[in-house]
Amino acid sequence: MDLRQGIGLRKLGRTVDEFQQDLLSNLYFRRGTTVESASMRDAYETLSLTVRDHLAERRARTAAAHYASNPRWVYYLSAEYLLGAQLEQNLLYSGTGEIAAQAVKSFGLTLEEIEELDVEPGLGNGGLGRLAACLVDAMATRDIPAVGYGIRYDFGIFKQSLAAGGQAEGPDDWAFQGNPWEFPAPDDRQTVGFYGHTEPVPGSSTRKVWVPGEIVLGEPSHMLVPGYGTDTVNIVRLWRARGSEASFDLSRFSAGQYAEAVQEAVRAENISKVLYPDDSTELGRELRLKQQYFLVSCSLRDIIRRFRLRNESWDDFPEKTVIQLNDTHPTIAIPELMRLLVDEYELDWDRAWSITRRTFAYTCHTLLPEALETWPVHVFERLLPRHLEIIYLINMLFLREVEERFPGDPGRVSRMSIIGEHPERRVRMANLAVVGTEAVNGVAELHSKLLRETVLNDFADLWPAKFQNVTNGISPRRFVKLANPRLSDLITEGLGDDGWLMDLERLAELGSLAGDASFLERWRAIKRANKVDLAAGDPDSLTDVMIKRFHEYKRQQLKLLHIITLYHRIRANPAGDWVPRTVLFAGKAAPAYHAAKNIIRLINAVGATIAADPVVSPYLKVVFAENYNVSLAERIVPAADLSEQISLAGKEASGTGNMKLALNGALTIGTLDGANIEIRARVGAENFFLFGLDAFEAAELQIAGYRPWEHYERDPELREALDAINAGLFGGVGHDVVDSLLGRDEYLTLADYRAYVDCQDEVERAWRDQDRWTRMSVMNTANSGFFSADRTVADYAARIWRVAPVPVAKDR
Ligand code: NBG
Repeated sequence: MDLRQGIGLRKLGRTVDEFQQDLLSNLYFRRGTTVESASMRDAYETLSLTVRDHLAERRARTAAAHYASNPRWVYYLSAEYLLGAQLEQNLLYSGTGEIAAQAVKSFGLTLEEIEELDVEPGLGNGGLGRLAACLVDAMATRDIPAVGYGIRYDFGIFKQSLAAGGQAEGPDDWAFQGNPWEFPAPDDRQTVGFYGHTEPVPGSSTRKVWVPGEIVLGEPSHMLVPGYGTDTVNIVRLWRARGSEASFDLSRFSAGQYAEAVQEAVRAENISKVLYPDDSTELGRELRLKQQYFLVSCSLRDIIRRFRLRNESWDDFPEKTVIQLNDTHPTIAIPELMRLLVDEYELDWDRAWSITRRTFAYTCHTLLPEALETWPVHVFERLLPRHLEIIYLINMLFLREVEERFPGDPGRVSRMSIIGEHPERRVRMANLAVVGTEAVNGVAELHSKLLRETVLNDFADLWPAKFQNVTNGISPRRFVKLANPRLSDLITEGLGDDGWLMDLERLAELGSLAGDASFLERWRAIKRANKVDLAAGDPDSLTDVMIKRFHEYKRQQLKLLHIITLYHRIRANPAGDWVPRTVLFAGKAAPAYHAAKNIIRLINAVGATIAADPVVSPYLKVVFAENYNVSLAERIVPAADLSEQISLAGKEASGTGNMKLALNGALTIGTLDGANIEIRARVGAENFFLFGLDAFEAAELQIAGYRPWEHYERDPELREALDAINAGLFGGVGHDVVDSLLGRDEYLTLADYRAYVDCQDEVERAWRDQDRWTRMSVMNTANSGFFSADRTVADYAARIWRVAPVPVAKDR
C-alpha cells in the first residue's frame, strides 16, 4: 500500500535531483524563505524537514499496519529519554545520507556543518535515560508496536562547564530555536488534576469523586523513532504542561498586576520546566511528584483513548496493553489506572485490580536504598488525595494476603507494607510497583539476583515467578555505525555484509580474523585515527577513559588515587620506561551532590599539577571533558583503549557504557559488578582485567567492620597518595575527599586500592605487547554481540510483554 499515492501525493525524492527539489520546496513553503536569504538555521531546518518527511511517510504506513492488526501494544513510561542527536541518525535510518550529502553540496554546504546545528534533546540524566532511548530504537527495529511516553522538559540536563576547576551548571535550553523533529498534537491534549478533596459516592464503598483543586493541561508532541533496516517508525510522545485558558487573569492584567495575572499559568508550566538533574538519589520535592503524576495521568488517558479506537471490553485491556514502568518514577500509574477504572469507568474494585495488575510491568534500575523512591504521606495526601486512599486500600488487601501466607510474621508485614512508618510515614514506591505489576525485572544477572536476595527478597518469597532478569543492551546503530564509521566499515568488510547491524551476534565471526596480521594492523590504525579525531592527548598513548555520572559508588576517586600513584612513581624514577597514558574523565555530578563535585575539583587540580610538571607530563595527562552527553560519548567511545568500570561490586545495577566501550574494542578494567560480569563471561577472562572485592566479600567486609585506616597504614603508595593531597600538592584541593576516604569510605575505595593498582600494572604489561592488545581488542568486539538492545527487547517481548512483531508493508 502506498499511502502517498493513495492520498495523491507524489513520491519523495530518491535521487539527488529529486532530493534537491524537495529541499527547495521545503525551504520555500515550510521555512518561508529563499535560497538567497536562507541562513544556516534555515538550511538545518530545511534539511531536517526533508529527511523527516521520509520517516513520516513510513510512520503513516506503520500506523496503518498497527491499526489493522490491533496488536498488544507496549507502552514504555519513562521520566527520561536521552535520545541523542537526531539529524545524523535519521539520515542513516531513512537511507538518505548519500543523496542528502550531494544535494546540500550543490548549495555550497556540507552535512557536517549543518549537523553542528543539531542540538541533542538531553531529556535524561544518565544510563536510565539512555537505556530508554536504546530500547525504543530496538523496539522499532524489531517491529514491535510501541509508544514511549515522557515529559517534554523545556530545560534538559544542565550544561556542565568547569569554573575554577569545579563543576558549574548552566541551563540547557535545548529547544530554544525550535525542534524540527517534533510534531505537536494539541488536539490530543489532556486535563490533569492536582490537590483538592474526595467525596463519597452514595451506595458505593470503593468509588469516590475526586474534586481537584488545580487543573493543568498536558499538551503532547511526538518525535519519530525509526527502526533500522525495517519500515517501522514508532513514536515517543512527550507531554508539556500548560495553564488552561482560565489561568490567564485578564482583569488583573488590565489592572496592571502583570505578574499576578499570569501566575497560575506559570505555576502550571513549571511542571514540565526542568528535568531534575538528580541521579539515583531520592529528592523529596513536591514538584517532582507533580511531574510524575502529570506524565502518568496524560499517558494513561492517551493509552485508553488509543485502546478504545479498536476495542470495547475492559477485559481486553491487558490483552492489548502492557505498560512498562521504567524505574519507580511512573509508579503512580498503578493507583491512577485503578482510579480511572473504579471512579470514572465504574468497574468494581476486584475486576479493576485484576486488569491493572495484568497490565503493568516494572523495571528496577538500582540497588542503592537511597534511590528507591519514597514520598511523605502528607505530601501525597495534599497533592493526590484520592490516590492515597486507593494506595491504602491496595495495601490493606495486599497485607491481608501476606498475613495469610506468612502467619505470625509481623516484621515481614511491616517490611512489605507500601506505607513505611519510620521515621515518618512514607509511601514506598518500589513496594507499590512490585505489588501492582505482573513482572519485575532487574537489568543484569547480578542485579536481578541481588534484588531477589536482598532489596526485594520478601516479595520474591511471596511471588518467586514474578522476578526476572533482562540484561540491558545498547543500539549498535548509534554506538558503532554512527559513532565509529571506520570500525563499522572494517567489520562490514570482514563479515562480507552489514547484516550485523541488526544481528549483532554475527560479530562472533570476527574471532577468526583475530589471527590475521593485516586485519589487526587495520584495527589498530582505526583506533589511532579515532584518537586523532578526539584530540584529547597523544594518540599513541594508552587512552584510559572513565565516562559516566559522578557518584561515589562508581569510584572516580579510585581512578584518581591510581593517577596520583603513577605521578609519584614517575617522579621517583624519571628515567623509567613508563607507558604513556591519557586519562579522560567525563560526567556530570548532581548539583547538590557535594562529595561528587569535590572529586571533580580534585581531578582537575591533579590534572593541572601534572600538566605543569615537566618530569611527569610526557607520560601522563589527565583530561576532563566538559558536558558529557550522548554526542560526546559518541566521540570518546571509539577512541578508548581502556574502559574503567570500577564501581564497588554490588552497587552498579548494570552499566551500559561498559557495553558501548567493549563493543568498540576497549578492554575493560573492572570489578565483578553489574553487567561487567556478563561482559567478562563473554569476552573471556583472558581479555578482561578483573580486580577487587566481589559483592559478597564487600558485604561481609561491611558487616565485619571496615577500617579504611588500616589500608592507609599498611600501604605506602596509598599513604603517599593521600598524604600528597593533604599536604596541598594539588593546589590545596581535596581535603574533603581524603576525609571521606579515611572516615567512612562507604564504597570501600581503600580496600580495593592495592588490587586496582596492581591490576593496572598488568594492563600496562599487556599494552606493551601491541599485537596481543589488539587481539584482545578484537575479541572484545567479536564477543559483545549479546549486548545489543535488539536482544534486550527480544527478551522483554518474549518473557515479559508477550508481544509479537507487526511488520509494516514496504513502500512500492
Ligand atoms: C541506572 C543504573 C545503571 C544502569 C541504568 C540503566 C538509575 C536509577 N539507574 O547501572 O545505575 O545501567 O540505570 O538500567 O539511573
